[in-house]
Amino acid sequence: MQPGLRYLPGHLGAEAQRQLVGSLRGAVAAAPLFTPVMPRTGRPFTVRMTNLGPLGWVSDRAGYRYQSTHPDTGQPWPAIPDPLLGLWRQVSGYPHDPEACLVNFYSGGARMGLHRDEDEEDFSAPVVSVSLGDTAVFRIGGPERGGKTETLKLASGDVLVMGGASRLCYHGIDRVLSGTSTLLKDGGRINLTLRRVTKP
Ligand code: MD5
Ligand code: FE
Repeated sequence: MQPGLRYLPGHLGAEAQRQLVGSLRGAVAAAPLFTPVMPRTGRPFTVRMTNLGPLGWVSDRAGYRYQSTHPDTGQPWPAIPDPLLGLWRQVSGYPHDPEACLVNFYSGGARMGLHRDEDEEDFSAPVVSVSLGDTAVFRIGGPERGGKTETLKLASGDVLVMGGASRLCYHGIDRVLSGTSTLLKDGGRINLTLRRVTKP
């Protein structure tokens, strides 16, 4: 495993997972999932997204960026729920709260190609990822495109902390294994990533 990557399987119990899904339902009602498109080409992502917190990550023909409002509603993003702030304080080892929680929703055939998360200003903060619902096949490589990669299955309740060198490693989601969880009524997978965006 990459240095700085911490894998906490089953960190969230069933009740904590259900509570998070409940908070997300309210948040998604206020800040609906949108389909981002690739810069320049406008090719749609297969993952749908929304955000929580003061800043949210968006992608459109103009580029990738963080912004304080939802691209369709123009409203500020909903707040990050307290249990997620508590998780960040518990596992991040970073002395300031996150500014963004990107919510990725994967339905059956969705995937995410290999990429690095480099739109943030502060790489000294880790990215904390929470998986909910169906199990995903997560792929992680090194800091360079084209290097060796390995896979890790991420199940509901698993938490990954990408700090240190792993913060800038290539990673993606190869596929979601349908029917592996009953947490989400209509199946699929939710991934939450808590991020610090600006330098404190
Ligand atoms: C997901 N999301 O499951 C993944 C998990 C994203 C994204 O990749 O950008 O929304 S987050 C995994 C992650 C973040 C930062 C660094 C590393 C992995 N890493 O070096 O492995 O939807
Ligand atoms: Fe990423």
